[in-house]
Amino acid sequence: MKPSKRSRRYFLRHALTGAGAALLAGCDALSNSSWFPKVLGIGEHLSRVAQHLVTSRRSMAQEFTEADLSPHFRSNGTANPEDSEYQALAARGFQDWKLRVDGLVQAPAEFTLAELRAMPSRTQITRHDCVEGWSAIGKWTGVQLSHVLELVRLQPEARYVVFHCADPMWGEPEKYYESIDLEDALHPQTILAYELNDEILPIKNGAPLRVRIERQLGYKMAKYLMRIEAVESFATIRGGNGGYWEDRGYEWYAGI
Ligand SMILES: Nc1nc2c(c(=O)[nH]1)N[C@H]1C(S)=C(S)[C@@H](COP(=O)(O)O)O[C@H]1N2
Ligand SMILES: [Mo]
Repeated sequence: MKPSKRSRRYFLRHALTGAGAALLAGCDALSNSSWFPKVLGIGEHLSRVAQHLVTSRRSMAQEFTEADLSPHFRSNGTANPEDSEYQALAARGFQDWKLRVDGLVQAPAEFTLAELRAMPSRTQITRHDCVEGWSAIGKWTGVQLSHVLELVRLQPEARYVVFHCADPMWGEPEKYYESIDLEDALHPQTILAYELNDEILPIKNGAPLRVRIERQLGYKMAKYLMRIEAVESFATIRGGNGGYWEDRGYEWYAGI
């Protein structure tokens, strides 16, 4: 992505400036002193730790086979949004539903279900873990979030994506929402799913579209998506903690 390339270049330029300064100070003097190799050693250790963090965040979640599928993929949280706009959309089979993608993007857009279905798709059989103590294995089909984000072109300042949902929570005016960083947003297994177990995504599981973020816990995987917003910080959104449950004390990072 452009922003990270730019910051890497910035980092390199400054690192080289440092090396240049060391050269000016005299290489011999530096390499003969006893502290210099030690400092290098610490740097090496730190970069190994950083490397490990990066590779583990980039690793794939386990995928399963058809034989592992749970007989029934249960519903949790909202099973049918109590929202008149959503109910009207559902009554017409989501023909008029559109996903809005905006915020820090160069080309804000709206996508119909048909448009999303026409994009390249990915199917994955994965295990869903809910903090309430249940798991289920399901087969999900959808479009990679990275594909959609490429279409709208993230601005360099964008650091998170926020998912805005249709369902109000227990009669409260506020609706479910969640957020993830770009590492998770651009991960190949992060998809906007419109099918579960080879069938149209049922309302109980988030129709017409829900996100799958396979290395994260269940509550991150927003159902009933209406809008995806790219932001620099989620501090100013709602309770400021990046999600409906996070505003009530859950961890923002719910991944492995
Ligand atoms: N919009 C919305 N998304 C949501 C929820 C919700 O209540 N509303 N519940 C979350 C929780 S806690 C879990 S475990 C999963 C449940 O997904 P499922 O209904 O497909 O089992 O959705 C998550 N996403
Ligand atoms: Mo959950």
